[in-house]
Amino acid sequence: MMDNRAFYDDIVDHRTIADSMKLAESFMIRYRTAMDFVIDKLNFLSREFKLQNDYDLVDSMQHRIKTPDSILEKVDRKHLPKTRDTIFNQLHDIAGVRVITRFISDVYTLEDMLLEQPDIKVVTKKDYIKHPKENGYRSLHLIVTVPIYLTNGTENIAVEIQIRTIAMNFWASVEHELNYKKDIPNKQMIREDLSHTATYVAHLDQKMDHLRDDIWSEKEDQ
Ligand code: 0O2
Repeated sequence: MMDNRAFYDDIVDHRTIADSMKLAESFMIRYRTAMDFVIDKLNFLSREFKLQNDYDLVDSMQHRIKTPDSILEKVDRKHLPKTRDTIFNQLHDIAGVRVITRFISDVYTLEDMLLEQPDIKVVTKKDYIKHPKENGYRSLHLIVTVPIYLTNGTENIAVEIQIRTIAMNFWASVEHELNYKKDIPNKQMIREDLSHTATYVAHLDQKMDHLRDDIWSEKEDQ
């Protein structure tokens, strides 16, 4: 376990413990509210899409708020100063929502629908589907900001949205486990095997997208 004291000391500048706790809580409330905003929006969009098209765009959703340990680990890893400015302006994935779709084309349909929302602003986009990472990781990452309404004004809070297919998610979850597991013999060999497997996963996704087109065009013809 990491020692969180430095983190809290730095963000609170010698306040009393009660004040410090209130500050930490008000910080987390902002991210939780922003994350709920994005989840509500995605739920609404997928329900509306289902009503209009009789089609499930979203298979499932996951979400998480980074723990203080994990925030600290990232701040250290990136050699950033442990300040409030770092947290609010340089860490954009404190609140994260992962959307799992069945098909690749659904990833981009969802992205388009999100970008049309006037209260969601895209800050960065990383398309690891069109440009997979060297290890084979594929997913669409969007950092967005959403407005949250506080008693004394409005703040725009960042949320990371990862959109990927069931197959991409399956691969990523296994690869994630491998990274966090210690003492695995032949780790390098497994990593290479996983990288190789990523090409099959990409192929499967493409095949499924073609099947999807066939099924839906047949439905339209009936
Ligand atoms: P968690 O627990 O999922 O939040 P960085 O965050 O510094 O690694 P960057 O540029 O800030 O990198 O973000 P990037 O590349 O968009 O990726 C951040 C998140 O994407 C990671 O968050 C993972 O969730 C996921 N991700 C990125 N690359 C990989 C990968 O190669 N394999 C797997 N399984 N997931 C990946 P966290 O904070 O690492 O973890």
